[in-house]
Amino acid sequence: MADVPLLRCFVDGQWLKTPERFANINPVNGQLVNQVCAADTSVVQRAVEAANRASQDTWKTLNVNERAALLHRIADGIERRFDDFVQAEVMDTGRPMHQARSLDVARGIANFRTFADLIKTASSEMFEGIAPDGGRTLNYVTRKPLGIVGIISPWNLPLLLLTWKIAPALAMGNCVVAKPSEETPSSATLLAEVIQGAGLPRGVFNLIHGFGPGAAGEFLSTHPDIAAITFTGESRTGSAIMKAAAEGVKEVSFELGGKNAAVVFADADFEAAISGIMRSSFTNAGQVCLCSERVYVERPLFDRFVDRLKTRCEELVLSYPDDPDVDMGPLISQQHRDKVLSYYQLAREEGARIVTGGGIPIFGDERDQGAYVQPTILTGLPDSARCMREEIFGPVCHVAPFDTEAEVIARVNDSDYGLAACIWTTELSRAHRVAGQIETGMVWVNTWFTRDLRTPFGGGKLSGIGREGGRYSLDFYSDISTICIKI
Ligand code: NAD
Ligand code: 6OD
Repeated sequence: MADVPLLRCFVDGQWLKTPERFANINPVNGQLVNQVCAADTSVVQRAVEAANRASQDTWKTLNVNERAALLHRIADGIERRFDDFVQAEVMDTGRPMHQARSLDVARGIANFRTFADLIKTASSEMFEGIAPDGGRTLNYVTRKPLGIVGIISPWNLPLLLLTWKIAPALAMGNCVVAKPSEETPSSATLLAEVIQGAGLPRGVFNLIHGFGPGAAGEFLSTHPDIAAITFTGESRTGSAIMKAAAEGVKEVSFELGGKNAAVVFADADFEAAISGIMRSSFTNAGQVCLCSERVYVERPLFDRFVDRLKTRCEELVLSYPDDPDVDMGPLISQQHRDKVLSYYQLAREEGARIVTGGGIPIFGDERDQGAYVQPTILTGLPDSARCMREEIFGPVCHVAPFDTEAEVIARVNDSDYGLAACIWTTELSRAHRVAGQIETGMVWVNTWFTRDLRTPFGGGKLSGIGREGGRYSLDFYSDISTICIKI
């Protein structure tokens, strides 16, 4: 076996080797990146016990300034090891290095800084009420930590999505047991090193590696001492975790799949809309839950739009992560590529026209052992086709014409998912009117995937339960109680 690093679990302030190991593969060339120690039930138990002890101990007694300072120290620690984090994200996922720098690792830092600052300015409600004797009462709302929060995260934006939940959970005084995706264990392990170096009390943060069903993920989500589960991943997994969490009536927050639509009106700035759709359909090889897989273009623009999108799509550079010109890396794994390719095939069977792509690129080098797939544009499918209703999670969009505003709103909303949408128009009143009628958790107008971290993030229907972000995170990660004082 190749001599590769061994990634360990981090439990109760210590690095644990476990007997069960799994391989982490580089999707650029199929080579082994590292071996990973999987947590069995006994390791999960140790992590939860450590978190339990820590939560009874000093952690929840630290004041907000002290907690905020520790979160900033974690952010400082990521900054100091910025290049190591970039390398870790790139090795696990094959994504362009420039993306890892500007999006993934940058957001990891921003997540800690945002919640460090937010807890210092958080306020609570206060009402003056009337007592039974006609006197006055003072009613105010306080937040206490929930206890132990279980965090389960996916592979598509590993550091961004993990820190998006760790930061507010710690900020509100909780202890954490986190399980990153088995596909992307590296940046999470580095993060545990940084958190250890930042001086958090032992047991406050624990990292366990492993798979989901019948493994670390399931052991965590069924553990009776976990107060809340926050999960990002597939809708089906969310449903399984919800069933598991129901037994202990745990709080849940779920950010799940999407089948997001983009709408381009004829009055849109044409080139801006083209660039916007290129970004919203192909960023991270389409492996962002917010990606637009359904694009609706107003009929007078349709043919020109499809032609131009085809040209731009064919200009995308599929390459090594460190190629400065790279636009798109591989998918996360060959298994995921098989899934995406099966949808390309299904699209053909459902009667789609493949405008471009639809297969695997041939490089003639080691990348042919990787998980690259061609970016693909489809047209001609009815809204009822499976390819129009199911999340594919690859670099693919279907473009369809529409005639009226009311029609396109109905078509956008005709989905089992409700995560995000984007609209391209230069008409101000239309932007407000349409955005207000779209049934998704987020709507972008003339932009995509840019968000003030104080605003809520999440979706409805199969796309999730609850919202996180800003005060919504503070609410989820705390036990809220009302105190009523007769004065
Ligand atoms: P996934 O559901 O397969 O896995 C996510 C995590 O859940 C992994 O850590 C996995 O080990 C764990 N897991 C799997 N089964 C489990 C079980 N039964 N019990 C406990 N844990 C379990 O998702 P993925 O393939 O890693 O990620 C891609 C999916 O995530 C896509 O559907 C995408 O849309 C979604 N996603 C959604 C958002 C959002 O914010 N809405 C963000 C990113 C990704
Ligand atoms: O920006 C965020 O906070 C967030 N949760 C993004 C999710 C992207 C999905 O892949």
